[in-house]
Amino acid sequence: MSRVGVIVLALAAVLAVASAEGYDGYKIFEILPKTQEQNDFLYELSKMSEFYDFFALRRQPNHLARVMVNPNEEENFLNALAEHNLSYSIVNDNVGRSVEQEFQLNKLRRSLSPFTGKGRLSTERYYSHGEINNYIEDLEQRFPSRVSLKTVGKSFEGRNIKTITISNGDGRAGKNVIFIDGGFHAREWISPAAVLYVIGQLVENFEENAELLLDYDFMILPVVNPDGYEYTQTSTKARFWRKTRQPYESAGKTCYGADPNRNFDFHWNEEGASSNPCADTFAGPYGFSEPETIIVRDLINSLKGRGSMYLTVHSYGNYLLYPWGWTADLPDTWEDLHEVAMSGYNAIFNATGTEYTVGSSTNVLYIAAGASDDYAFNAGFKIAMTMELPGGGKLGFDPPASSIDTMVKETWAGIRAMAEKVIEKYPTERVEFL
Ligand code: 0X9
Ligand code: ZN
Repeated sequence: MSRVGVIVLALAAVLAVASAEGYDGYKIFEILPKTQEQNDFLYELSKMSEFYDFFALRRQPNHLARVMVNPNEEENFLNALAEHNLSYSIVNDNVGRSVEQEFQLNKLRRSLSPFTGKGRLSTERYYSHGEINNYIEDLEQRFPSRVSLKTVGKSFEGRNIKTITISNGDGRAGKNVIFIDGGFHAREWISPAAVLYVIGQLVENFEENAELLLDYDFMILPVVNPDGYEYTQTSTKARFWRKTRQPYESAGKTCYGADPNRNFDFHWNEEGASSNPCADTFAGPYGFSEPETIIVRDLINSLKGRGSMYLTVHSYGNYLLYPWGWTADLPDTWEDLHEVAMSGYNAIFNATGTEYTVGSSTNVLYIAAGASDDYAFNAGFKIAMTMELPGGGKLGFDPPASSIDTMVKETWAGIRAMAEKVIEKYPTERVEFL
């Protein structure tokens, strides 16, 4: 039987046996707030994170909001929507079942495309943190003159966090650097997948991309939050986990993790973050309370003077966001940020027709302080950008494995174009030795 045939048969079996668990009874709703009052009401709901998980909610009305609702709250939720004259549609009426099906399918994909720890990675499935580390270690073995790995620290649970630095192997030190990271938020699986594809292009497809590496190096950290990432990949009950995994006590109860993208000590916990350890946007007890954010901070600081672009890849919602995220004010150089973002926008639109929204985080999405992009920009990176890749699948965070390939390729088109623009705008100064 063909490979596709095997997948189709197995898919039918999975759909038949999948049982709901963990997110049993949870539903995902889509709502269109038409007034600022309606929007503000949804924003208030979003603070009740034990009941509501907003995957999409913007600062301004007239954009579709998406929220996953705890079944114990559903009745209150529907009543409150009615009170506020908000209509809704249900986009997923059994999240538990969808998660179960997704896990079964991933298991199948793993057995159909195993990774031996050597050679190329396919775009046919999502990889574990261990596999990702194996892959970049193997790249260092295979391309020692162009690739160097560094273990930059350990996650809270003790996983090795590694950067891969990619050059053209000419031995020239002091080139400007583009720093890219992925996997900040555990559930955003497409992010490490996209970052891995970038690594593959720069290393294994070097000839085609040599121009990018002539005067520039790339430093890449594929999974910032490996504890959270592994948690979402190994437990159906944790598919929507977002944060790190360090425990915190709150009113006699233990809650886990801080939102790594609220934990940077720059306007820390001022806006759009929570002081409640059980909330999804918990800023941490203080800035840089998490080993994972300390690692990113130190990398950013180590690139002072050479860091041209900091790009952090998240999902979902199709946004190219630039500073600031802590205030609605725009930075003095916002036109440069916009120009770079637009080069990404155009490249993606031309490649596939996919559209992104471009603008400052606070103005086009929502205010949220303590994020890595603002920190990097303040630390001197000329360009800092958060790229929110498109959603997909029944959960939003689960583009089916069959669409990973298309998504990471279009993302690469955008990243490549932004890198070209940055390299043109901020050339590495050539030191001539006479
Ligand atoms: O809220 C976030 O951390 C990011 N969105 S996500 O859905 N992936 O969680 C957006 C961060 C934008 N940047 C700043 N607010 N500085
Ligand atoms: Zn994110």
